[in-house]
Amino acid sequence: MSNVNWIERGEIAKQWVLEAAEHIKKALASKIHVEAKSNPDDLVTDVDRSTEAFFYEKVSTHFPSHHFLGEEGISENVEQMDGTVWIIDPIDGTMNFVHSQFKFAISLAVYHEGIGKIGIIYDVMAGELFQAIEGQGAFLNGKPVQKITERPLEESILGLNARWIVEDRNPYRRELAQLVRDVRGIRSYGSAALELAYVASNRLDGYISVKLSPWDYAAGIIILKETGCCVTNFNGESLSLLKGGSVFAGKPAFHKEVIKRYVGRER
Ligand code: 2AM
Ligand code: CA
Repeated sequence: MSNVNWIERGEIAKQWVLEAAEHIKKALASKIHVEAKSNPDDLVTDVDRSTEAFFYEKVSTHFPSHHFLGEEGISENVEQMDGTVWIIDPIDGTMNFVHSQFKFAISLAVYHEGIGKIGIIYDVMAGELFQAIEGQGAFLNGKPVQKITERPLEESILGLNARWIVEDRNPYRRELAQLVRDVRGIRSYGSAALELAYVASNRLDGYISVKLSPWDYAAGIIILKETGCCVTNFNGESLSLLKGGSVFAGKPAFHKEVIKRYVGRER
């Protein structure tokens, strides 16, 4: 498998993402069936499910030996990252999809023996495609993403869902509240995948979530790495692709300072 051409495979994956996006846009013209999953803010629609099924069909037909992990339940009991694993969130930002029909993304990642090879995050309505292939840099619609530039923490903009500041189950509530006071501004776009892509492309200085799942950040990790950004849990440790948890992505100096001053120990 060492002679796999990941650039070529990235092109195939990109074509599938663009095709899936066309299905999603068409589906918006008719009534969408919405259900709540674990709680009222955790939504799934028939379009999430049919998009995941579309990817599963493509991957299992073209690459029968590969493994598949999707948000909406198509998972072949992926318990380790051996071999080639496709990790897909068919619609990241389902609440945006349902309520406002914009700012949602397809997130697709391919890992080989645990190493990120292809990461794609596609903002379906804006037509913005962020893509990285290991070692090749990160691109937005085919052009290198804007180079990241560091700013002092007080001049930084952080992506964060306001819910985490009032959520009792968040062990970092007080520290994050202080961070919110200290930075220049807070943004919440409602799609973790897009927010990670925005850090990688200099639109945000950092992004924090207290709880995400592997499909929310699998592609983001690969794109962030190509731009020199850091992404870890709140303890500064590498993220697991098999179980979720806290996520903090940032430009290197910003990441370092926030871990040191505000978080830094998983509780
Ligand atoms: P999703 O739309 O694919 O579920 C919203 O702040 C971000 O958090 C979205 O990227 C959303 O992904 C993600 N998220 C992950 N787990 C969630 C949960 N249990 N409830 C709501 N949003 C969740
Ligand atoms: Ca989703």
